[in-house]
Amino acid sequence: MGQEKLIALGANLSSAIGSPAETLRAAIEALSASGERVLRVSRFFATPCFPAGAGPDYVNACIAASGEASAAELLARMHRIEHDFGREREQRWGSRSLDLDLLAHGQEIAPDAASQSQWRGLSLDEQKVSAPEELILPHPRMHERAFVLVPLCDIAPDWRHPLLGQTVRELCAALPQQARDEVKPL
Ligand code: PH2
Ligand code: MG
Ligand code: MG
Repeated sequence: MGQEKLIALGANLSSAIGSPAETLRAAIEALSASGERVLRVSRFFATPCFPAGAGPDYVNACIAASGEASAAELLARMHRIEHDFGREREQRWGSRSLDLDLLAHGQEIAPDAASQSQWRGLSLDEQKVSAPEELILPHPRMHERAFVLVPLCDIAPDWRHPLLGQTVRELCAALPQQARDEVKPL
């Protein structure tokens, strides 16, 4: 048994497969076919684009999976699936037909606690110009985004962030009510 993996899915453009929701469903099938055991799938949500006004609304969801693949191997598979579903290299935070983000791999911290907190601490302006090349676990922005935390509450409310010490449920409850209300089940 490998570690439980938490993966966020998002799309705000249609793909060759179809609508964002259809693409997300097909991506979950593809992850499963790649050897991951999909344990739980959240509801699908319509979410306003971040940053506001930068593009169409997204469909977002999260899954929990298990399998023998390391975090790096899983990430390579996720990139392959994004590519297969027509994702092109795009601007930071630009619209996309499929985005798969590895949020967490059990309680793994990568590359280390210091660079984790450095990435977490970037201002919005700094985030726009510097994006990590290496794998950062947990995902350095997961704890502040309603479009991640609300779906994650469906499938892993008790997962505890290894550096922040709070559960998904607690992190979600700490978001402004308005941000949570904007994440609407499809
Ligand atoms: N992903 C982004 C940028 N903005 N906004 C929403 N609502 N959902 C996303 O998944 C998302 C986003 C870059 O990955
Ligand atoms: Mg993303
Ligand atoms: Mg991504």
